[in-house]
Amino acid sequence: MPPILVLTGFEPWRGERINSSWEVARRFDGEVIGGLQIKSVRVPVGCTKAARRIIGAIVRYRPRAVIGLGEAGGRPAIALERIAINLADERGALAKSGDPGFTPVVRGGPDAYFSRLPLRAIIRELDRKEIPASVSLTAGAYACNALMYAALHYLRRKPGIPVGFVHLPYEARQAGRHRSLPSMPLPMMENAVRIVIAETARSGKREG
Ligand code: PCA
Repeated sequence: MPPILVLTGFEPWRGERINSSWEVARRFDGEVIGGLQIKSVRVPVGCTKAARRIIGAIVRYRPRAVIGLGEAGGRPAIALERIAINLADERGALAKSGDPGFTPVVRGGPDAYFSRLPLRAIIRELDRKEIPASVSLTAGAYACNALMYAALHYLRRKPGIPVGFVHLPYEARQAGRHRSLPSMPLPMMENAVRIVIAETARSGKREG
């Protein structure tokens, strides 16, 4: 059995029928890319729930790499998250009212961790394939950030394991509900994530 790459996507949220991140993640389940076998894991939406699920998946699958995907409705491009912060806005209060109900993702953990994905190489490849993408300096303070932070914290003593997070726009099917917001066709997001996985697998080999 090849070593595992855990690829997560979220359940639908905010009244959507699908979550673009799971629509993409689930398509890779079982595939082998760059010598790593993809295990797609569906994650519930919530800071604590998401953090628990990713740690459970790491314990269970002992992955060689971890890539989280999330839906960031309204963003126009693939967003490679650079940083995860130790803040959990469990009720999404900051987004709704500006009133932050913050707790740490991990009590006593450092303020932040940086992505361990090879962001430069990934952006270069995405540019070459003309897939709109950029590096993002905030994954927010909700479930996506919590998942990324929890994974990086749990694997903090295993620096050779690439860990990171990518936000995706709405999938084109969701655009009907959000006519004024950008969306991206599923095949394009799938191509983007294939590049993220391939470059990550390559960087893991360089390091490992
Ligand atoms: N996006 C949310 C949580 C679930 C999802 O797909 C976020 O950006 O935190």
